[in-house]
Amino acid sequence: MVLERIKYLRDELNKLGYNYYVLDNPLVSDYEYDNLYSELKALEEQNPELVTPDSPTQRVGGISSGFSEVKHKYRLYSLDNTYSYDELKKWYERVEKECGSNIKLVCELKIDGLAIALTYRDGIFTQGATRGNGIVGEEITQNLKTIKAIPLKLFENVDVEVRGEIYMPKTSFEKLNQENLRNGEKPFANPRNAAAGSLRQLDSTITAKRDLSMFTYTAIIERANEIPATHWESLQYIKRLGFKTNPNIRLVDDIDGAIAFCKEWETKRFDLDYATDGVVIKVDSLACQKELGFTARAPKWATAFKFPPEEISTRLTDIEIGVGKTGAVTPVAVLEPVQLAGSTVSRASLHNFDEIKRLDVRIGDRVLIKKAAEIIPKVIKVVDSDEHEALPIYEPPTLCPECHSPLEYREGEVNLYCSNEHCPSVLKAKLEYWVSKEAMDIDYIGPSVIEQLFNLGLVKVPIDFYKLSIDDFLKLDLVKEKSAQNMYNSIQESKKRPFSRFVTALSIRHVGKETADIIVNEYPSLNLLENASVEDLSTIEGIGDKIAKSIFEYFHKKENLLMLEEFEIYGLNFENNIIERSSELEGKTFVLTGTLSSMTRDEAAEKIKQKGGKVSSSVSKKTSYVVAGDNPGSKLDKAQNLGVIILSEDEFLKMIIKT
Ligand code: 1X8
Repeated sequence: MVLERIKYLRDELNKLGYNYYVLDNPLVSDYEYDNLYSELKALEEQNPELVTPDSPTQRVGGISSGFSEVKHKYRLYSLDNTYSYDELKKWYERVEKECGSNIKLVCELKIDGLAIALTYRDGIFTQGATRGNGIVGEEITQNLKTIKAIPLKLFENVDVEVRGEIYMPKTSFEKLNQENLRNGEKPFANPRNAAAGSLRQLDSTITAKRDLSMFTYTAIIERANEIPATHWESLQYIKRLGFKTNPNIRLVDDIDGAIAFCKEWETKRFDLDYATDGVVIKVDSLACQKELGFTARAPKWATAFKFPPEEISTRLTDIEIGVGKTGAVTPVAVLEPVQLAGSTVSRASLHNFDEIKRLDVRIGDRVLIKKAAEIIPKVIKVVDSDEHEALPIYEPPTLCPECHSPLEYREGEVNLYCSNEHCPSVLKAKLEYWVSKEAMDIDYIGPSVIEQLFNLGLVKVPIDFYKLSIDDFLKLDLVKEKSAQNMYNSIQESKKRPFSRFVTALSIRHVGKETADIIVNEYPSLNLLENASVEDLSTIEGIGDKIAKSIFEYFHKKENLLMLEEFEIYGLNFENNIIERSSELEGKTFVLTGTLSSMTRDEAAEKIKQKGGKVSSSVSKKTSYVVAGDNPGSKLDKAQNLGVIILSEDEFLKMIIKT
C-alpha cells in the first residue's frame, strides 16, 4: 500500500518536473506540486528503506568536505574554433576530402556554460563530473542532482554517458547579482561565472537555490535498444531518453547552409535568455565522424564558429613593462577603465614590442580594444586622430626595468628577454607562478608577501618556501600570529597537491598546465618521468619533439636533479594519486572467496576500494558480486542460493581494468 503510493508519487512528481524543467510546459500549479512533494517526503521519512536514488527528494543534498577527482572514462575534447567563414569552408573541404562529397552537417548553438559529463547505469544517474582538463574532472554528483533539468532516471533502462553544458539563464543571473549586492556580497562577472560558482559549492543546498539548467548535446551509448547512425538522430534519441536539448538546431546539406545558420544567430542570439558565444558545426554521419577521428586536442569532425567579439575604444594612458618567468619582457597597456562584454577593463595586452610598432601605438592614444570570450582584452588598433600625430613615437626599452641589464632578442623569438639569468623579476615571477592556482595553489602567499620574503633574502627559489618557519613570517609587515600560521599551513598543505600540479609548477619550458596533465597521465611518477627518453615522450599524443626534448633536458640537468632531491626530502608529492573511480564498482559490495592467481585477496580488496566499491567478508542478499577464485569455500554455495552474481577471476579483472 505505502510502497504503491510512494511509487505513484515518485512517478507523478518526476513527470511533472520533467514537463516543467525539460519541456518548459508546466502541467500543475506550484501549490499542487508542493503538496505531492510533501506527502512523498513524509512517507519516505517513515519508511526510509523505500527511498530510491531516482526519488525527487534525493535532489537536495548535504555538505561535502571537498570534491574528489575522477578520471573520465572517455576523454572530453576541446573544439577547434574560428571567427572566419573562409576557415569554415576550408574545414569543410578537408572533411569532403576524407569522406567524399555531400556531407551533411548539424548546426547547434555553442552554449557559454560549463561542460559536464553524466553517467547513467540501467537508466539511473550514478555519477556527474566537471570537464576539468578533459582527462580528469571533479566529481560533483550531489550538486548536479539539484538541477531539475538533469533526469535522475531515464525513460529507458540504458547505459550511457552524456555531455552537456550547465548554464544560468540571464534573467536569473541578474536577480542573483541584485541579491548579492543587497547582501553586501560581490556580484558575479557574467552568467558563466555565476554558474561555475554555484556548482562549486560544498553545500549542495546552496546549489539547489540557484537557477541552473542544462542542455545535453552528446551521448556515448554503451548499451541501449537503438544505436543512432547520425548525430541528428542521436539528438532526437537523447531527447527521448528524457534530457533537455537545445531546440535551435538545424540539419543542413553543406557548409553554405551552416554559414547561413551562423549569420542568422549572430543577431538573434541577443533575444535568448542564455549566453551563446558561437555555433558548433558537426558532421552528421557517425560513420564519417569515426573516419575523421581526432587531433591531440579536438575532433576533426566538428568545429566552432565564434561570434565576433565586442569592441570599444578608450584612452591608453601608459605602457607598463613586465618581466615574466622565462625572462620575456612584455608590454601591457594601461587604460582608462571601460565596460566591455560585461566587465570593467583597465589593462589590455599588447603582446610584444613588434606589435606596438606595427600598430604605431603611442602613450596618450585613443585605442580600440576587443575581448573574445574568456580571453584577456587586447589592443587592436589606434583610432585615427590628429592628436596621434602630435604624440611622441613609442621607443621600446633597452634595459631591464628591474635589474637594468641589457635586453636581448633570442633567435627565432619575437620577445625581448632580460639577459640576466638571476634577474630578481624573473626569480619573483617564478615564485609567483609556483604559488598560483594552476600550479601549487598556495592560498595565503601572494605577490606582496613574495616581494617581502624575497627582499629579506628568505626565499629565492621555490624550495625555500618549504624551509620557512612561522617566525620567518612574523618578520613581514603587518603579519600577526594568525596569518603567519595560515601562510605556514598553506605551504605545508601544498605538499599534497597532485603530481601534475607539481610538474606544472616547475616551469619547464613549453610545459604549461595542459601539457603537464597529458604527460602525468602517461608517466604518473617522478621516477618514471625522469627515466623517459625523448622518443618515449614524443609518442604521447599531443607531445611534439620540441616539448619532449625540453622535458628530457630538464630532467637531465644536474642542478634540477639536486633541487628535485631536496623537494623529495621536504615531502612533496611525486606520484599521481588520483583515485580512478568507476561507476561500475561505485557503491557495489564484493565478497572474495578462493585463491586468485593474479593477485592476493588483500590486493583485490584494495583495488575494489580504490574504485569506490566495498568489500565484505560474508555473503548476503545485499552482496552485489562474489568473486570466486580456485577452491572457493561455502561462500560460493551461499551466493548461488541467494542468486548473487558470481564473477570468475577473468571477469573480475576485466571489470577493474576496463574502468
Ligand atoms: C562544447 C559545446 C558544445 C555544444 C554546445 N555548447 C558547447 N559549449 C554542442 O555541441 N551543441 S560541443 C563542445 C565541445 O565538444 N567541447
